[in-house]
This record gives sequence, C-alpha cells and structure tokens, in this order.
Amino acid sequence: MALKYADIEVEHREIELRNKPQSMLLVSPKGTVPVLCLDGLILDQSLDIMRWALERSDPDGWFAVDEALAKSWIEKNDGPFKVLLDQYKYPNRYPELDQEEILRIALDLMLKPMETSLRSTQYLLGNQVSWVDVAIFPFIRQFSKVNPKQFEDLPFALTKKWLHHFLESELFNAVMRKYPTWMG
Ligand SMILES: N[C@@H](CCC(=O)N[C@@H](CS)C(=O)NCC(=O)O)C(=O)O
Repeated sequence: MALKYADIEVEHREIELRNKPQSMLLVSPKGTVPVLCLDGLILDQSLDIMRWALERSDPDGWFAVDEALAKSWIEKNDGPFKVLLDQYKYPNRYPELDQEEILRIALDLMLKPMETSLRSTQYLLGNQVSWVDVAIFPFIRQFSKVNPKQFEDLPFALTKKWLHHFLESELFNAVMRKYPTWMG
C-alpha cells in the first residue's frame, strides 16, 4: 500500500511461501515476504519498505505523526498482539491455550485502546491517516477474519468503522488482488 501510495512502480513477484524461489533466499535468507530489491539495497522488513517509500513521496503526510506514539503502537502490534493473533488464528497449534482467554487478552491489549483512540480522532494518531493505521490495519483485518461473527459482535463500533474504511479504500483494493505466482 505504501509503494502504491508513493506512486512507486515495482516489478511484483508473487511467491508461494511453501515454494520459495532460490533467488529470493539468496537476497534475503530469512525467507519472509515482503522483500524489496533495489539497486544495491535489499529491504526485507515491511516497515523499512514503508519508510523507504514514504521518504520518496508522502503526498498526504502519513509520516506527520508523533514518532514516540507511533513506535508504541507498532511495538505493541508487532510484538504481543502478533503473538496473540497467531494463537487465536491457529488454535490447533496451541491446544493448551484457552481461546476465550486469548481473545480477552487481545481485546484488552489492542482493540480496546484502538477504540478509545478512535473516540477522540478519526484515525489512530489524528484526524488524518498515518503510516501507523496502514501498518496495523492488515493485522486487524486478519483478526476480524478468524471468526467474523465473533468480531461483528464485539462492542467496538469505531474500530470496525476504521477497519471498514481501509477495506473499502481504493488503495487497498488496488493492491490486494490475486497475483499469478512468479515462476522465475
Ligand atoms: N517482520 C517481517 C515479518 C514478515 C513475515 O513474517 N512475513 C510472513 C508472511 S506475512 C512470511 O513471509 N512468513 C514466512 C513463511 O511463512 O514461510 C516484516 O514485517 O516484513
């Protein structure tokens, strides 16, 4: 989304995670997506790719937010919330965990604070979209898809509206489509 927003053209190579091409592992042995290959530079962290794109072009000021506050949201999302999301998504992998408890902790950690923020501003860090909204939104989207009915029943109207905004956005829909697998 950041690359598209910054109007940066890339050659998109869709890969299958269970069949990673050697050429990808050669440039980025850790084997996660996304990987951005530039002349003489490999970026293999989503946030680094976002930052790189926004440094080149940031027409709506996605970066114009308090850095410390941004960092605290991102750390919470990429750290403990990501762990909970995996536990909630893959209960079979964690048979010892109580799903209701996982859900409750995830809500307290992330969804409730989001709802509180969205009560005072339209987006997480203000009344304009910021890079933090865009970085976190895919995780909330995944969360909402684990058990859509359960998500729908949650008392977080503003968070649902926020999610809906991004799901319906031109930007998301322009990039989130089925791409043919890159065959090398
Ligand atoms: N911190 C990395 C995480 C990337 C990541 O874990 N990506 C997942 C897909 S969303 C992946 O490639 N997993 C490797 C695999 O499943 O083999 C980033 O933000 O780019």
